[in-house]
Amino acid sequence: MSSVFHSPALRQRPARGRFLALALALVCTAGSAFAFPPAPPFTIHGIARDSYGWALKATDVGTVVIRRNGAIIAEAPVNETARSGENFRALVAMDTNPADPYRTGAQTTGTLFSIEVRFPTVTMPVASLTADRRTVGQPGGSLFLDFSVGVDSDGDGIPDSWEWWQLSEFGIGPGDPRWSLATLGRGDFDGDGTSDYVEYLAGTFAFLTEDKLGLAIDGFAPDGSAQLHALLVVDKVYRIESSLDLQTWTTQTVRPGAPGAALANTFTVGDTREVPIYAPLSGDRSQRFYRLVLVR
Ligand SMILES: [Ca+2]
Ligand SMILES: [Ca+2]
Repeated sequence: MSSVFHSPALRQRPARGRFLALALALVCTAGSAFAFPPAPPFTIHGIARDSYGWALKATDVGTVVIRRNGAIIAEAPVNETARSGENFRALVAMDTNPADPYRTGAQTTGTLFSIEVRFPTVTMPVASLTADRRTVGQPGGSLFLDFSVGVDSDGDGIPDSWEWWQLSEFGIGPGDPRWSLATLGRGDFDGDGTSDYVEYLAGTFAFLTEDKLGLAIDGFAPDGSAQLHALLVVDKVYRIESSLDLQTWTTQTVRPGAPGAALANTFTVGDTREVPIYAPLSGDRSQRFYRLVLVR
């Protein structure tokens, strides 16, 4: 119903919009008098990653499966193209009357759930989850989850496979006292200001100070745009936000890569490299702040 009220045609004709709102409200009231209505679904959405931190893509052919006591209560295919900032969206059927659910499998608020990702030949457990709860919320509500598949033996939020890979890359191996899952994960190993966990998410190396999630301002480009640059990692998705006061941040439309590139709200790169980013300026040019946001 809400899509009716948000259509451009109705926005130009408010009088008819009001009429429709009244009519629909009457319909809803009449319906509730005859039957207990099912509750709107609860949405579980977010970013499912592989065990090295990269967001899964539709080409990985994964399905996020949500279970309660072993039974599947919702599932959703991984698809990074449907919405910005997420690659799965599962709807959990809800019911406000647990004594008489309107359909088998409908859940009530507070239901504990578990997650796994099913691939064509294997089903992977979830290694880490950046949410403070794993319970279904109110009907119509939503929960954003950012998780990785794999095993996280030390519980620091980073899968074992990434930690062992980073140590190996750094030349640490069996026999070295640092050959341990305790070496990485809860701090900032290289002291570059980007925590190990963020380096994991950003796809940067946790032991290289020049390798981190960051943004530099170079000055003004010849066309008057602000010229920035950042180390961008293959297949990660970014956006730039700007602020006049460090309090309110808004997405800044930018030209990534070249002054003549198409304007974009989010951007990615095909190979890891330093990339210039051009932010068109308008109005007051005296002071503006920028930040780089890792979308997924
Ligand atoms: Ca770990
Ligand atoms: Ca670091």
